[in-house]
Amino acid sequence: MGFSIEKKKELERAALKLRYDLLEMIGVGIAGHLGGSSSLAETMAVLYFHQMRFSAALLKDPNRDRLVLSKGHAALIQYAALCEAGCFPRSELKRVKRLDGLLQGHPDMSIPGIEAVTGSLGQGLSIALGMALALRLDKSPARVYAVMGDGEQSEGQLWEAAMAAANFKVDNLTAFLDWNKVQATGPTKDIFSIPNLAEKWVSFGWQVFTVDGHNIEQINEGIEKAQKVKGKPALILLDTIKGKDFSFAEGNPAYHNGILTEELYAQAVKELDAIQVRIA
Ligand SMILES: Cc1ncc(C[n+]2csc(CCOP(=O)(O)OP(=O)(O)O)c2C)c(N)n1
Repeated sequence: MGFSIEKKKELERAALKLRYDLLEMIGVGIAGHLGGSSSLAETMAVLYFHQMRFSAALLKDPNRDRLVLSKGHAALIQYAALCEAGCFPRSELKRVKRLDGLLQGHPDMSIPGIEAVTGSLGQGLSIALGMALALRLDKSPARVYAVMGDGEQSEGQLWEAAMAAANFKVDNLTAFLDWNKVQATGPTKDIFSIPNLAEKWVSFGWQVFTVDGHNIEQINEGIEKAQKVKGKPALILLDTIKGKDFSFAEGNPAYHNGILTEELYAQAVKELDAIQVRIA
């Protein structure tokens, strides 16, 4: 598909919009998963607004592309993308995690555009693999995307799914690994170190592409290369920063699921406003 300069700018603006939406959903005084959501903003923008065969009108189309957020705690970034795509009204963003709200803390299939219930880490790749196998049986052109975290890599079920996907030569599945190097309570390397992630996935039979996960062009290129891989699954290793574009949250586990004060909220808006001016 490639990119025009205009498209690149449009997707950068879309990623910024998703970050503004994160702030709107998290608000002040209530914990929200800012860090691991923000690290995915560019990837979600490229997927939902450029690469995926997806729109609010296609939610029940059997040939729609699917995205399974295996790191389900980052639901807010997927909600932001679904909202911008018109899957539900903006007013829902202000009601996140309320009992009477549509958008709960983790993805639920009652939400238009959500394809799988996730949140218990380690399960999403298996679900995505099942979808990819079923779509292959149906001879559907649809692709399945799964998004995992680096902390999540300690879950054994992921590696069973990795082996199975390679064994069954599944090439309509692309996984993303959000390599933001921090998990819930500290640096991933200190909590459960899994060195040589790219090499591990290669040794499990996957084609691996490593990209700067905040560079729209690189993400897009990675996806296009992954789409061309035949006879095996592909993984895009996203080199990212947890909490990207919120200076107080970047690389800081306190904002894995942190609370914003009035002051921090105002600072966050100011920081996004400065980016908006820069990329206008
Ligand atoms: C099976 C399971 N164990 C523990 C948790 C609690 N938990 C939620 S987020 C998280 C850390 C995830 O880290 P990572 O995958 O790196 O996510 P990111 O930093 O990208 O948000 C943990 C342990 C969970 N959701 N599921």
